[in-house]
Amino acid sequence: MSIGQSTGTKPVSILPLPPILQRRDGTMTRELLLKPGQHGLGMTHDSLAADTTTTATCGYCSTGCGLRLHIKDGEAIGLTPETNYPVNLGMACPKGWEALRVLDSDERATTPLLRDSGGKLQPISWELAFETFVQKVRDVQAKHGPDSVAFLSTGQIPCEEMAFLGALARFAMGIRHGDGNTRQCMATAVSAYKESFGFDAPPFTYDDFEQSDCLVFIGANPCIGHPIMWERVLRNRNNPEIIVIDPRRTETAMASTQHLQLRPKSDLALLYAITNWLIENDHVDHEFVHSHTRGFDELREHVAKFDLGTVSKSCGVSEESIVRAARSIGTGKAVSLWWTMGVNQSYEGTRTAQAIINIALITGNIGKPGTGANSITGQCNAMGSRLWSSTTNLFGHHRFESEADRIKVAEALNMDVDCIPSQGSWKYDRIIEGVRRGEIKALWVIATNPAHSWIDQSDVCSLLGKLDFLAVQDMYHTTETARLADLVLPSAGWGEKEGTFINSERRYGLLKKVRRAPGQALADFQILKGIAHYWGAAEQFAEWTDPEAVFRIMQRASRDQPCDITGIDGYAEIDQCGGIQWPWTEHDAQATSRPPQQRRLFADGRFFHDDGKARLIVDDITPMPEPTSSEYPVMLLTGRGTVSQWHTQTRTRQSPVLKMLYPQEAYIEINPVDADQWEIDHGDLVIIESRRGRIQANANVTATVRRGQAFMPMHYEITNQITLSHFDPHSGQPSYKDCAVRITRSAKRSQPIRSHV
Ligand SMILES: Nc1nc2c(c(=O)[nH]1)N[C@H]1C(S)=C(S)[C@@H](COP(=O)(O)OP(=O)(O)OC[C@H]3O[C@@H](n4cnc5c(=O)[nH]c(N)nc54)[C@H](O)[C@@H]3O)O[C@H]1N2
Ligand SMILES: Nc1nc2c(c(=O)[nH]1)N[C@H]1C(S)=C(S)[C@@H](COP(=O)(O)OP(=O)(O)OC[C@H]3O[C@@H](n4cnc5c(=O)[nH]c(N)nc54)[C@H](O)[C@@H]3O)O[C@H]1N2
Ligand code: SF4
Ligand SMILES: [Mo]
Repeated sequence: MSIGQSTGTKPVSILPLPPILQRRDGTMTRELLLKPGQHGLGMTHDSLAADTTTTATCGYCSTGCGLRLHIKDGEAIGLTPETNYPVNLGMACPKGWEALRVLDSDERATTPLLRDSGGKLQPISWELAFETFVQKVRDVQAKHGPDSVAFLSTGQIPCEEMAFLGALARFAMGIRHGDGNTRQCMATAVSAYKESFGFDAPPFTYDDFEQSDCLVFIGANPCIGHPIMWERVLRNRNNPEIIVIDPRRTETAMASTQHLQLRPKSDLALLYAITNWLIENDHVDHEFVHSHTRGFDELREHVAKFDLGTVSKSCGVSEESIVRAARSIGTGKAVSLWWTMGVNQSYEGTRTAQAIINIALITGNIGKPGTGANSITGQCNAMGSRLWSSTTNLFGHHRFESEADRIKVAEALNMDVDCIPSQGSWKYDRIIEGVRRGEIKALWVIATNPAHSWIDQSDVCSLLGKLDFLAVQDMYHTTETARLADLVLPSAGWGEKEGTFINSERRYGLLKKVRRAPGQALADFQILKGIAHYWGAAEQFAEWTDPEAVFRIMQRASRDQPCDITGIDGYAEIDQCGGIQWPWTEHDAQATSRPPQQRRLFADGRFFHDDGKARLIVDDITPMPEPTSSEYPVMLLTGRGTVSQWHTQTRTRQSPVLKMLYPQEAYIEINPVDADQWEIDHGDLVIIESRRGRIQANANVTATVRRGQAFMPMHYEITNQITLSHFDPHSGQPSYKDCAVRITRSAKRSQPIRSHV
């Protein structure tokens, strides 16, 4: 599957070559730079005043902290957390502090790379890269049909780039299938909200962390995953009850007032038992239920089957603890329920998320300060991908299946309605299955690293190797996926380009260009523009000149949607307001000159279904697909390890400071009693085997995991070699946090490793 250097193809239309620019170090480059001041702010790299500061949104997690960049001689040389930003109020975690440092690295992809006939990746020009890309996609489509090409994208590029990617791939290039790493992350919350509320609408604002008198965290470890959200919890002056539902005694659980250390994947039964107790003890807001919900009788009947005695046994949580938590929820004045991957990444995640939503609804804990059924997002722009990627949903969260929606979007985009397909894409797992079956022959991967992060990774790596063409668009040429690529397209990263991110509380924040990308690396926006030109679609995208022009197109398409942003007065207003939460309609803007900084949804009790009512949805319990057995007696959980590690580590491992803050070698957390029984000491090398693979890691003996369970962070490449490929049936999200393994000692360490917990 290697590709010769010369494709011998002619570009369909020639991208006008950018001017040759002189770099700071004196070398010359042909960069496709935005023109100064193009977004109206005068904040592009080229037009930044010599010495100044400017505030941009962090590009790691969905908290969306504001970081103040300190500019000297037109280039960012340092940063501090923004004190005036309504999200972080002057705080940042180590990843944010080190955000600039990771941009300087030998691992950066600085030129397009093409695999030669000898199998080596060789530098090539952008012209040849674009030609090759376009020709390969065309060849595969011609030979194998329109289903044969797919893309996999991300929650880590700005909305405008996602919008461009979706429109280019699906409305211009005829690429039928495209999904993103948000499937690994947020798909469950999306399906749950859509069915319950009628729209994918997280209702909260961060002020709710401070206003609650009872906060419930289900499958969420914000101390590690969302540290600045946790700081907001610490600012709560109500002496709140903090209930953590997690099989591990996490940092967050240690800081809680009640920890329900349940058996993995027994959340649904536990939540139904809590719901049942709330109904039996009449902690129900009957007026709210009557006026604003449907399905209460079915809910009551269903949860009545979940008696305390049975559930207590199956979940491994005492009856007293369940009742205490239920009572706190029932009697709290402002109760907020927060969930993250412990819920979403489950084979019954959608129903579990809806069980959380049900509790908020029947107790009337929605639409008021300190309340809500609140899914915390993962990546900086996972919500942007939900709204703008045109993968599962059409541009602006419309429906591909609806002709009226297609017409509306086509008008907003100034495109022919016939170019918009009438179906959403295959989901991620179906795309991977398509590769296995030989249906997908070419794959375009943008800002994600599936060869490390997808479930049951060994399988994925061999599948990626089967493709006729794999193009990888990334900041670094060293990612596990880029190493398998036929073509690497070098991308600018955070701080080197512009656009908007949407954080967990629906806030649009600005990404700014404060550095020049290394070598010939280009913003994804410019790469997409290049591809559009070479594809012959320049005309179709004539209006898509720069990110802010795309933002205006997005605004048009959002009209009358729950996520309407027609009232935002461009990037300048987002900048001046410290971000703006959706919705913000033209009508809102006429009524109030400035958007208030904290807004939550559903204050009027009207949901997005046609009848305005939310749905209470229940289901039966699903048996665990791979329970433990005598052969594989340990349940393996996976997730985030430390504040300083980000996912597959392509970025965070570039910072010497961050590297000092986390263990360099893969480790597994094992309960001390188990360790004793298996004759494993802290620091020993152990073998972990599942039905899919065999890996080695350092034993970290700690009481934070229960007996019969173990935990591995996802940041090390090997973790997903043993995970089990299984999914939530409604959302298609992988269930990363349950598979059966066995653990044995491999070798004694001559020197014990340093404990890191
Ligand atoms: N430092 C850092 N921060 C990050 C990230 C990162 O890589 N590093 N990634 C970001 C992204 S994309 C995401 S999605 C978020 C994820 O943020 P979180 O979801 O908070 O992180 P995880 O560790 O994946 O999972 C949360 C918890 O779920 C628990 N869990 C496992 N199984 C179950 C179960 O059956 N029931 C319950 N109730 N809990 C269970 C785990 O023990 C774990 O403590 O973090 C974001 N923030
Ligand atoms: N076992 C297990 N596996 C998991 C999880 C788990 O809990 N357990 N969690 C899952 C979750 S929630 C998630 S979100 C995924 C994350 O999985 P991935 O998306 O695969 O992880 P990242 O390391 O964030 O990969 C992002 C890539 O984009 C590149 N990049 C960053 N910025 C840009 C940019 O602006 N442009 C371009 N072109 N590239 C850029 C980075 O260098 C990196 O290679 O992992 C999932 N995998
Ligand atoms: S908490 Fe998230 S958004 Fe804030 S600085 Fe850390 S990584 Fe960035
Ligand atoms: Mo995620």
